[in-house]
Amino acid sequence: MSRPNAKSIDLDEIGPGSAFSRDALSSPKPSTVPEPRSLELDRRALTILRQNEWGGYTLPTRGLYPYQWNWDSMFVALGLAEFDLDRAWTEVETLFEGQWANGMAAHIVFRQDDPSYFPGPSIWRAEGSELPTSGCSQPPVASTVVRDLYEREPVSGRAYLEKLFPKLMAWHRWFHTMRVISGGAAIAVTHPWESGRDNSPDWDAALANVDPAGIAPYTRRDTGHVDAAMRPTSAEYDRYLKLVEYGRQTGWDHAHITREGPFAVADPGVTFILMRADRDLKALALILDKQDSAHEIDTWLYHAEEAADYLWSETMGAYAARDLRTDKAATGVSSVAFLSYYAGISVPRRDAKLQVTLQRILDAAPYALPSFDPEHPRFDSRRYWRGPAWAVVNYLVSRGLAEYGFILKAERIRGDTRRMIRKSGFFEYFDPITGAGAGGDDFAWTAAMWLCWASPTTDAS
Ligand code: 9WN
Repeated sequence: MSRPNAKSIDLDEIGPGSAFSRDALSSPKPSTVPEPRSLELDRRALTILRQNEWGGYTLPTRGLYPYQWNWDSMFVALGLAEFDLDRAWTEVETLFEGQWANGMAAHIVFRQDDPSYFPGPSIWRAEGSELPTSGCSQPPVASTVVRDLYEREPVSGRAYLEKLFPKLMAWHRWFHTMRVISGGAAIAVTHPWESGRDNSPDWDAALANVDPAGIAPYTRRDTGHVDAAMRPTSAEYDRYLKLVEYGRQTGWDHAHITREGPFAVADPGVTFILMRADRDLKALALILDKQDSAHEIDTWLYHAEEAADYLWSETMGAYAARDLRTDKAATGVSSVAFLSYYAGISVPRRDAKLQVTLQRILDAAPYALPSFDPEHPRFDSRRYWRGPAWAVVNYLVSRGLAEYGFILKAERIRGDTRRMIRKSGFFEYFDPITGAGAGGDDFAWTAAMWLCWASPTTDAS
């Protein structure tokens, strides 16, 4: 199956919507002549990507994150593709230099030891690849990005695609074998860092069952760069470290960690992102006439609906994380619940509820899309993945909504991303109530999302 088809505009969305929907309806049509402010921000975004460049890869931001991060690099590739397609391909290639023999593309590729970040390579001691890396993975956006890059220029992209395809297959196979508990279909994360949404309330219950006793003393570096009120708590960090120690003690035996380890939660984020990536990888397999690979991908996609069924919460009217050790679902709605469209999953009866949930959340947040439900007691507008809006998740959710014809909501999210960046700059994340920037500044993925999606100049191209 290829990428989900764009459907006609959902008429239910037009009409007496929220104040924000009316905003979207009355906003002027995109002009083909971008205003100077947008051009200025385009230039700034480009400079940020250049400044964070480190050889053939890009740092998320200097100081706070001095290495190559997996999904950051892939989003950055989309930004780079706007002005230098070869450089964008290189960004993908360098990520896979850290691929493990068992197929995993690691969440961080270290290359060198930098004391400004903790935990570095000497703590992870993960030796699955020739380069030092972390011992877990991150949301697999790469195949979708590779398809996007290829479709921009198929002729020059072919050689890159041929080299990358087997690596992408191996990585997807790793997820489908190493991160699925036997009999299940949803993808498990075995460390909050693997989800890319480190301190989301989605992990609270499972993390509370991780006993941090006995961890080696350590000093956090993140709170030396950023206000501690915007970061995970020490109790969470202790448990993150405990999970790293556990993984290291198993010799990073991923199958064992998923089956027996202290933390395994089915994540709608990784599950939906991988589902979409599987569909894009299949399209790439067919381009390369690799029928066997296409059949193998079909066996993965065969379980897609089952995985979505498992994650659906009728009570919340949304997809939700589910602790695989206790079988309990999370109690609040995260932004990744709305990635079902991006994944190509649409179940009409459910979608009606999901749209109501999304509208409720959009109505509660002046700046979409909060990473966690603003009406939930655990919402915290500035603390990382417990409330703030993130440009990259906005992009993925909006892309999926647009593909299914929910144009107003898709544009609301895009417009708000634009407003937050205009108001506050290229921050790591944003307070969804005030639009203020938070976390690291001059952030590569925010700059990339501006260049490829949020900037008004993308309407003109
Ligand atoms: C741990 C780099 C990464 C992002 C993650 C984000 C944050 C790291 C950290 O920064 O996580 O991986 O130390 O806080 O949560 O999504 O990839 O930008």
